[in-house]
Amino acid sequence: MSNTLQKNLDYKKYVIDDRLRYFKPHASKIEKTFAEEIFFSLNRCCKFIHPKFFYDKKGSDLFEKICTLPEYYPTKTEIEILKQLQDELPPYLDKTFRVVELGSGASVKTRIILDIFTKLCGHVEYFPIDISEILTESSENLLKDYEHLHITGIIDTYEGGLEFLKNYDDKKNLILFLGSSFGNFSPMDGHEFLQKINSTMKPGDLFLIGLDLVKDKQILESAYDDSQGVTAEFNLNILSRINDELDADFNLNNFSHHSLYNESDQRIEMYLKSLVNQSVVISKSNLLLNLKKDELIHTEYSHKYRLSQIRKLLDDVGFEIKHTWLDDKNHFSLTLVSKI
Ligand code: AVJ
Repeated sequence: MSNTLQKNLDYKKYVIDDRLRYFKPHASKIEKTFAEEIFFSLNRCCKFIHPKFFYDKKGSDLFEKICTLPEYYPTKTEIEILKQLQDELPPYLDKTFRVVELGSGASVKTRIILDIFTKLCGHVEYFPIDISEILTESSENLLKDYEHLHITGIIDTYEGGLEFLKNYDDKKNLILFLGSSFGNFSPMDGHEFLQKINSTMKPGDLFLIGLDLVKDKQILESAYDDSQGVTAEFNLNILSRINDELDADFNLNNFSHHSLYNESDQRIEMYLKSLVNQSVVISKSNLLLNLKKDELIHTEYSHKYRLSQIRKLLDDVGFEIKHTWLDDKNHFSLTLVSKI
């Protein structure tokens, strides 16, 4: 353990009991980054807020609510595909794997994978990596239901978590990246991120990635602008979070949720639209923000893929594709790859 601590000096370790421990970067590191990143991303003409900032406690809860909406097909569809894996994943596995998950969130889908491991070898070691504190709640819930589960939670960004994992030990990792969260990346950043995952992996490690597929525009647009307005609430919540954590005075009534499917770039684009000319103070970022009526703050891309593009994406970084699973309607995909 002392080795791990030396390699991860930026983390504080919290041992809860013999089945649960967390690693969290020192608080000063996080706060500084949030205020600075917001300064950088809003103090420019094309304003944006990075989507990782959606996930405070409220935002994570709202996202879980999105997952249950009738219009939001990705979660339901991915669960349907994961169920196929109950028989079809074990041939690729053995008892020496641990499960690592990027963006584990509420760990609902993870349960299907944990069930597979429990059946395969009785015990499981699980490394959830998530930027949100929701990780602690999810982990405690999992431990109640899985008697032989050991959890090491890493409360950090994907990049931080992967850095933590790199050279951690010799154990084989099955890395999960579900929900098409990869779709948040621009193609260039996505390529770089896959390279990062590839370089974190040891020969023999496996990577399972869930990616949303190109489909009818109506289906896509209603999934990101639901009739109950939960997605709108999720999008606007990022401003409440900035108000709370960075001492800002955004008036949420002066903004609206705006989302569209950009067909040529194959992505949903989400924005917060300023409804009036306005100025907002963000104290901790040392920023006076001026917004014109109808000006957009970009908050999220959610890219959609064709199967040929997924093959190329994974091929280009040198992964070997083992298997791709689809649902009946070809709405979503799960692909298992190994490092060559
Ligand atoms: C968590 C990034 C996969 O892009 O579908 C859902 C986030 N945003 N509704 C997605 C999201 C609005 C979601 N990901």
